[in-house]
Amino acid sequence: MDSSNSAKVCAALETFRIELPSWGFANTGTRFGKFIQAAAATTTEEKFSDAGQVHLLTGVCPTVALHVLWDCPDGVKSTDEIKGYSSRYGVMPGSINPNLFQDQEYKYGSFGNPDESVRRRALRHAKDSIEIARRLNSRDISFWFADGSNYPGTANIRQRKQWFTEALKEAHQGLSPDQRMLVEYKPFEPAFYHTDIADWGMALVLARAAGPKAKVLVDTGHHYAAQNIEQIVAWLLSEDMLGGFHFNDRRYADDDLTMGSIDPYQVFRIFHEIRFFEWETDRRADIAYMVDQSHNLKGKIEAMIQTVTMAQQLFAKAALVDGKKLDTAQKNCDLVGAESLLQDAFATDVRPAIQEWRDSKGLPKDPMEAFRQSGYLERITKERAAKNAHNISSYA
Ligand SMILES: [Mn+2]
Repeated sequence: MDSSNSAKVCAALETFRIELPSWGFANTGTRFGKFIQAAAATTTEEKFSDAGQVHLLTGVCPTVALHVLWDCPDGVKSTDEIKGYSSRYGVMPGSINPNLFQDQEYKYGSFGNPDESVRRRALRHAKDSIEIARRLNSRDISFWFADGSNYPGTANIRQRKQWFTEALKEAHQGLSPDQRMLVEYKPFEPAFYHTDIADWGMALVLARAAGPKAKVLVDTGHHYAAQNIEQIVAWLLSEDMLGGFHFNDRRYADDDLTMGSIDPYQVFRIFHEIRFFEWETDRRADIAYMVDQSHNLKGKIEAMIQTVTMAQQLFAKAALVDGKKLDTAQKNCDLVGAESLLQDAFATDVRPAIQEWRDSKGLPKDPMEAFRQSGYLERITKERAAKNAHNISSYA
């Protein structure tokens, strides 16, 4: 790689941070069964410890996303404890994820529930989550709703849209000036007929209605297989409504596979749209990059290191596309020339430049190898094996 490409990679990596999900370190399963890993985190503290390891070795994961029900069981009272874990393990609390889908009350929905008392309860949880975020100095409160219905005619879709609008507006009023509300969408599952926030258009309409600090969150797994995600990204950028990402890969539906494991070119194209937007507008897009994966079979910490490494590679490759040349090729309708700029960047091996960058930061050149040699996994396997053997019922 020539030195100018190497410099581009290093400059890009300086700006790239990605948030880890606390739930990615705990035992999870499918609806058919749960396979226990002896080393999985069993407490919020252990999740911070594991996330801290990934950050220690990669240097680019300073925050960990928290799930209110699983990580803050005592609600706002949990925040002091979490601050302690944060300073002990060197990772800060990141986005706060309310849980509006697990309690029995939410069987028929949260913000869209026909029962007013359940809607009120959901709103109270949303406000508590905002307060938790405020106490933890977290900027983003990230809303995903399981609300929907399974059979035609069983839900008043327009009425529920209205309830969602009102509840999101009211939650938005509780945000501090520097906080943001992220609205995530998903086409189906757990609801199989209609989902209240099923796509980016619905999320955009609701975020606009909620208020100026509400943006859309794109979870890459939450699209139909043929959907052009990078076009959605380009439109949201153009509307100044792209708040963040949940990265994961999928072959069929919301499979939660490792980022870039199935279609790395897809992720590259997403990063390219962001880089091209930044080149054209000469400003940084304010986007929270987050991982949303819970690995069922892979070792959890290794899977996260692999994810972060892949994310850096694809981001670095996208940084190699020459914006000026691409702009010229597009204006001249030079189709092969324009497409080749993307293909050549994608084909470039950026790994040596990334290793150089890591070296310059005092980070291990190969974080995976460093993790395998650290002895951390052996230690936590011993410490946690007994606890995990008795801990097969909780998702968190
Ligand atoms: Mn997600």
